Amino acid sequence: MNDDRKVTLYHSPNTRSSGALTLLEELGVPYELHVLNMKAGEQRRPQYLAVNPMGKVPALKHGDALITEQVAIFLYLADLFPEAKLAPPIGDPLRGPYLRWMIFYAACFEPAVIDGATQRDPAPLPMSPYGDFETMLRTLTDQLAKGPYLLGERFSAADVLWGGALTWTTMFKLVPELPAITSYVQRAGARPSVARVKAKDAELAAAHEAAVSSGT
Ligand SMILES: N[C@@H](CCC(=O)N[C@@H](CS)C(=O)NCC(=O)O)C(=O)O
Repeated sequence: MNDDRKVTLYHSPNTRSSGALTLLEELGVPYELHVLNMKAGEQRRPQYLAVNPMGKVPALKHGDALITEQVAIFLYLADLFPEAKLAPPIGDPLRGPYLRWMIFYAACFEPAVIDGATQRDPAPLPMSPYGDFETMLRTLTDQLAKGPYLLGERFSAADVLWGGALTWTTMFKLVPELPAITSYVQRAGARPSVARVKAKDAELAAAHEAAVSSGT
């Protein structure tokens, strides 16, 4: 691998950056991990705000470029390492559907889930970015039911994103455990990259908890 593809991921365990970490594992590329202890509030300290003024993870550095926003990081990484074949390239008939489901995650699914979790009514239908929750969910589950992956037979970075997101949103009862969702979650969750990140996150979370308890 050329050194000019070396990336640094800013990560905190069991957060949205766990998805980006899973993608790096799935790509099988070397990376540097910069871990933030959110229990100690490190994401809001000046050192990190100088990297990402939003104080959020994930963030990715590649050379002088800063990439924030989970979906942007997914798109960026999957294109940076085309040999892993996790992103249909420009010109591939699946490129459009791939971009559709990536952006649907950030533009429709997350706002709908957050509105639901905080018991906020959606904006009026024509203004709401996701319409209403039921339509958003049915659109997604109709696609998942075609399976086995979002792009049919082809596993892609979109499945790394959605597999992780549907795992935690069903776990917290923010999304119903419909058959199309649970079988997809099982399929996506069976990948070795997911187990590796789960183990790493458990180790980091325990260390963060201990550091906060001991005041170090
Ligand atoms: N729109 C951002 C959201 C990122 C986000 O909210 N991350 C949470 C962790 S899951 C975070 O960093 N929270 C820390 C804070 O706001 O203090 C993305 O998609 O990457």
